[in-house]
Amino acid sequence: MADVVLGSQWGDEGKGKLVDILCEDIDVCCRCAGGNNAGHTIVVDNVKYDFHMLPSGLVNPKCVNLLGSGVVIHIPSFFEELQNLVDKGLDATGRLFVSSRAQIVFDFHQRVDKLREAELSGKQASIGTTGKGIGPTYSTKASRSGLRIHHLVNDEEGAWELFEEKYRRLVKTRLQRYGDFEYDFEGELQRLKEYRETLKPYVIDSVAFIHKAIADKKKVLVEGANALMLDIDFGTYPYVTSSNTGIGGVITGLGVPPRAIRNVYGVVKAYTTRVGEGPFPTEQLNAEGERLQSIGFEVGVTTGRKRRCGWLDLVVLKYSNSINGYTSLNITKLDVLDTFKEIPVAVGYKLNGELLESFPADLLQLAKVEVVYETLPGWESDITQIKTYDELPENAKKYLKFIEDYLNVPVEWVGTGPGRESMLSKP
Ligand code: 2SA
Ligand code: GDP
Ligand code: MG
Repeated sequence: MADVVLGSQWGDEGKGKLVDILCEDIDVCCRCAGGNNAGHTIVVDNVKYDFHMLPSGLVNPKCVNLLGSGVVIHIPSFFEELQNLVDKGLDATGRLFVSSRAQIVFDFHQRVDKLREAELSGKQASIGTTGKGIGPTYSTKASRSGLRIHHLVNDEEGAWELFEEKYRRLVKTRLQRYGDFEYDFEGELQRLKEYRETLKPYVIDSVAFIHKAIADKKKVLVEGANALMLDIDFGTYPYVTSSNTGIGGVITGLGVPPRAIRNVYGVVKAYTTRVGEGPFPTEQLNAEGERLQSIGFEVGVTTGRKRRCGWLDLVVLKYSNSINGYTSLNITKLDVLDTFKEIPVAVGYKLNGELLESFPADLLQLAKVEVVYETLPGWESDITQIKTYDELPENAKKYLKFIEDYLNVPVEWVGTGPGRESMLSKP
């Protein structure tokens, strides 16, 4: 069976840390969607590991890691990230695999990502993408002109020539769309040719691999990337990423049947953050927001952008839970609220004076909603040194209980600091 860790808000909830902790007892850790836009940080024994595309299970020496077919892979970044981890002492030999069906992110996808953002900024607001070529790659995938890893590493006669032909055809369509932008296409082709042999040992048929792992009763953990509110279908479209970041993306991005999934762990930051543009009803564009940003060190791992900050939004979480069906929650960064005297929490949205049933699809409506808050008392004490759930201050417990009761989902873990040791299990 597979357990799944999913982001419940707009990302950066601290999924990487939970995955790292769970991986102590996991055989296979998989990514199923996104690419090197999914930055996360794991701190072990004061060593900070930055991940962007590779599964967090690499930190555990016994864990085998897979980039599934739904992931998009920029090959130079794959090797660069791996090298950075190896330089910090991780040994990935024989325990990192890439699906042959995964799509390739080309350098020109990244160029097009930035060109598209520049184009949008003149008319409507740009999306605020990470510039990693994620949207353009999923676009070429959907238009059936993309190239996959198996196209590159294929040894059949004429395979490379076919790859070149498809690559040139794809480039031509991009030039037609975005004008004759300056770009060394032939140089990229040459570099990709050189990567063929280096990449080969990592490439597997991931469908057969994961099927066997589940049949052999291996413990599989799926590491969600980004989060439900950035989902291409259920997020705040068009201010979303280009993959299914919710539970649907696990099924399509790994090729596992729904019945293979057991637990779905929702990771919930004790407040809310968002990177990039797009609506954010509980955002605090004031001193409180700045306090959350600075106490929580809310800075993007991939782009270094400051994350926007605001209060916990239970309307978002209820919607997110209705799609992903969390079996339990990990509330993270509770310690960031340690110094707040009062903590508002969003419990409803009103539109034209009426309470809404669910999170609105339309951004014009969303822009008009009035957020209904309930204010809970803070605990005003340092919880970072606490070792058990029971020792938490009463008001911190009440805050957690409020979330549980509203969502009707149990809290299983509570994060009280960035390190592996700062995670309380709820009895
Ligand atoms: P993209 O690049 O096409 O996926 O961007 C589309 C939107 O999705 C948001 N997005 C993210 N939001 C939060 N965290 C992400 N990962 C990095 C991190 C981000 C960073 O961990 O900090 O370093 O800036 C991530 N990736 C994509 C993005 O901001 C756009 O709103
Ligand atoms: P992810 O994308 O969901 O994996 O999250 P990120 O790693 O991008 O962002 C979460 C940040 O919060 C990282 O810097 C973590 O080290 C840090 N973090 C995770 N859990 C906690 C916690 O409980 N308390 C504090 N203070 N920091 C945490
Ligand atoms: Mg992140």
